[in-house]
Amino acid sequence: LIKNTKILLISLNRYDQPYKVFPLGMSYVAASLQKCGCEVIMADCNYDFERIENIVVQHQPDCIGISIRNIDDVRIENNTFFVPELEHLVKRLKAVTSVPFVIGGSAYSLFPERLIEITGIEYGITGEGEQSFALLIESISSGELDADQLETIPGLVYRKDDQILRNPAQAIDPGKIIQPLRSSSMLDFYIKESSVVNIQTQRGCPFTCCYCTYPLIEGRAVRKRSAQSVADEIEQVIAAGADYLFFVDSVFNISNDHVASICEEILKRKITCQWSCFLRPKGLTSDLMKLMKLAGLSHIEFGSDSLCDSVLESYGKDITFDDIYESSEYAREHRVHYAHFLIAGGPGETEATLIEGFENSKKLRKTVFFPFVGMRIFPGTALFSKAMKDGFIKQQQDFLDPVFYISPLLDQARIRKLHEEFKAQMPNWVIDDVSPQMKSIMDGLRKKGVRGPLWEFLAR
Ligand code: B12
Repeated sequence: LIKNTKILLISLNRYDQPYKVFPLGMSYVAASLQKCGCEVIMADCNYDFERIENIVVQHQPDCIGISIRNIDDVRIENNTFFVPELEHLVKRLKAVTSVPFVIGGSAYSLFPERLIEITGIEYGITGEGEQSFALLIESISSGELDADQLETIPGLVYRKDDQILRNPAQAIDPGKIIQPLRSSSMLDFYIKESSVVNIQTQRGCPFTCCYCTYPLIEGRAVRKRSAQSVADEIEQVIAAGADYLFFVDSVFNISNDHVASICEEILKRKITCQWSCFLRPKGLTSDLMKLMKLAGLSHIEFGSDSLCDSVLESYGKDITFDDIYESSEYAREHRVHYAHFLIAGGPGETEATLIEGFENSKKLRKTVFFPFVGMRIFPGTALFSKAMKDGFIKQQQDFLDPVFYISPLLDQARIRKLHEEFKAQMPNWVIDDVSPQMKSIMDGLRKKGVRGPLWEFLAR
């Protein structure tokens, strides 16, 4: 039934900080729908934005899927909010077609009912889109759109009478995750734009950081792809011209065995490329770091969050500054660039803990610190429950509009002042957006073939 159904998938994301990101979520969904026999067309607002109505009119799809990655940039100062862009796109599309729309993506999973309400879109899918989108298309094309049928589709959000209902999402078995569909023109665009191609090696995050949305998007159950399948995908993107990868897993080193198996496969196949990943600063060893370096690791983004033990504990992280120090030393020993991402002002933060963290930062050599101010409060997180219990937020508030938690023992201006003082002593504390001059230097470096996020240059 689903065969010959024509589906137009649209990736809305046009944000260019820190660089334009290949729409990996959409390309996974596209691959899965194509495998089920659908005819799939992918449009990307990074280059199709102006002519999006023409694409609809030209292809006359039976259904339109919209992928939304970001709600906002999660910054307390000069926050960039992407929801109006979504509303605007939907209006433009609805003016030229009356086919059903389906929305999904990481940003969608965070505010499923609200985004259906605001946009008037017919269906949403939370969590992984591959299987549920195919099931929905099957129901749509068979005409079986009654609530009984819709109730069986994992993660589906739909209307019944005046209500918006949501089914629980279901994690996909890793063996059923097929290679994403990357057209060569899409790859060419992103290789030229940013030089970075993204690869996912596993889904799910088991950790308990109090503010984090990753378990809401991907679930807590960790599902690892085989090293063979990851290496096949790496070989494909390298054959298409890529030479720098980003492993987008929430935390790449959930399991050292998984990391080692991927690195060993890269080395066995003599693949030459460089890559970045998010690492948790705990449980690493010098041997594993050495293996990762040999397999092409060039930049590590450590999700450290704080450099002070009491704050790490109240953020729900089972790591200490000693773990952070040890992990950093392995990176330094093996000459891998590394940066620490910090969140200042979450639960338990005080002026004294910020200063303690700053003093500790001096012990970490050859690194860059990115301290973000305040914790964005997302419904469904432990932080949300705490903030509600403490009376910091109210039930009737709209959390789509960013609300940031700041420890009652501090305020935003004081944190900013302290960060400025830290920066004056330690230039590797990067507290502001990249300046236009620095951005043009970085673009110049990319043109000269320097690869990666290039934040190692920000400390100079
Ligand atoms: C890796 C990552 C990065 C890397 C990306 C590197 C790269 N080259 O790709 C870096 C560090 C650069 C980065 C930057 C940013 N990121 Co980021 N990032 C992630 C992370 C960890 C994974 C994203 C990913 O690739 N997932 C893998 C793909 C396959 O999954 P997916 O896109 O979710 O797709 C699946 C489903 O969502 C669904 N789906 C997707 N599309 C569709 C469409 C339809 C129709 C359907 C039905 C289903 C569907 O099916 C897909 C397959 O199962 C997520 C958190 C997370 N765990 O999801 C944050 C996340 C996406 N990032 C986020 C943000 C905010 C940002 C920044 C704005 C931060 C900043 N201030 O700079 C920038 C924006 C970058 C940009 N230009 O857009 C937020 C977005 C939500 C929000 N709060 O607004 C997230 C969710 C983290 C968070 N804080 O909550 N990020």
